Amino acid sequence: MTDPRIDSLLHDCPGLRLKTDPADLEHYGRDWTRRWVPAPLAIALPGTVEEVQAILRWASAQHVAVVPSGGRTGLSGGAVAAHGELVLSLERMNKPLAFDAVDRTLTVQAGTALEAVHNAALEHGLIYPVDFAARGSCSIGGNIATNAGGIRVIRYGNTREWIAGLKVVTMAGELVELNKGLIKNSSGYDFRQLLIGSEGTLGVIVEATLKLTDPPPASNVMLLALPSFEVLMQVFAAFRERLQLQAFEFFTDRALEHVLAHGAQAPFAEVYPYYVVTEFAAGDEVQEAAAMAAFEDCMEHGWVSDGVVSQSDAQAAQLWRLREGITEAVARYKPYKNDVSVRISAMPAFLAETQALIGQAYPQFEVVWFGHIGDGNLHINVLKPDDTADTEFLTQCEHVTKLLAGVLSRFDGSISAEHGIGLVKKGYLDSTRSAPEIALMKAVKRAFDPQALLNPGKVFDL
Ligand code: 2HG
Ligand code: ZN
Repeated sequence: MTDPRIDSLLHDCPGLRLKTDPADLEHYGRDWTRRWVPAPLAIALPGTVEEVQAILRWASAQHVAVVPSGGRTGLSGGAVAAHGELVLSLERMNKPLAFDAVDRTLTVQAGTALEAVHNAALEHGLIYPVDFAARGSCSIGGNIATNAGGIRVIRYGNTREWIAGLKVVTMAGELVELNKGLIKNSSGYDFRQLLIGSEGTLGVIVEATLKLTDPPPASNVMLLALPSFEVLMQVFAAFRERLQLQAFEFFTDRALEHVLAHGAQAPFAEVYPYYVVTEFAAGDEVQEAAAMAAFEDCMEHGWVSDGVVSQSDAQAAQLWRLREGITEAVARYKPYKNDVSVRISAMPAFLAETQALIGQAYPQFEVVWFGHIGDGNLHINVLKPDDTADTEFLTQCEHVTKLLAGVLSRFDGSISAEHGIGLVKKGYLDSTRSAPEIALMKAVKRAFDPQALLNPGKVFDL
């Protein structure tokens, strides 16, 4: 028998596309975390802003919880529907709508994939510079809801920097236009920035006006092998001083081992403990010479043991695959993920302390370290040993996160750099945000969503 709420929803939103098959409920009820058992009421797939408004009006009247849903590539459980919520998927609202050459903006529907945004910008000779490995599957609405970071933050900043305007539907079903593409707007609270990174808890983003910029000059990708992590910051300084960096990413030998086992090509004959992938402007001889000078400086100091620079786009892609392929390569080990940040200057001390701490507490764990070292952002993936049960592993990993949270508090770092708090990290929010801050967040949540129906239980419990 169908749930009577489905009939009621269809009555209020005639013609709304709905999915209720068990396979669909499972598919749309989870994200990449795979920890929770999906159990949504149904999947609503609106095609217009008006339909989104009607759905939220209905949900408010019927007291039904709603989970906004994009590409569900998130790693923090932010798009999980495990308690009978209605999933509101923006999947069908997936088109670029308008380009403005003078404003240099692209307006897109929230369900547009990041890669489609990149392509649409390129058609006009410009770029949308936020980028990361999930570009083909994630949606711009989800990127905005989590203030996604990625591999170019060192050069272009986070998603937050690139949003000129948002259209958002509130839980009351009202459409609000935030900032309307303005560069300058000192007219009170900037709700656009508040919505960015709010993880679907304050409103449903239906449209975004994105800032675009000029494509970068020609660039080279270099892979460096490092003898220890203590020299990481010296290598970073040597390259940053001389070159305009587009990316500066790091990973360990264990990470590389997994990517190679997954089909990538070994970059060096020998194995080294740490690696850096960096991309930098290299359009002319001066820049090429600067890159060589940075490399030689590092070699002379013993900070770098080996290196290779891309000679073609194909080789650049191959080198990037060594870094971007890590998440996929370790997925079969059901990793427990931590995504933390500290100030760049604190990175070596933080890395040393956390490596020692986890190594002492759980010597049996294989830990894969990688991340956006140039932004002070580390990804710490703990792989599940085959002989450990899921529940035991989870308990141990929660303990690891507790230890990490303690260190982060002392370093004034963040328990989530770019993936969001979602369900996964809400128990640790207070390691990063003070009690008065969390109280203010809750007050803001109540102002936007008094019945606490929008993405309930994400970020914090009310
Ligand atoms: C990356 O930087 C992503 O590759 C995923 O943020 C990180 O899998 C992870 O932990
Ligand atoms: Zn990342």
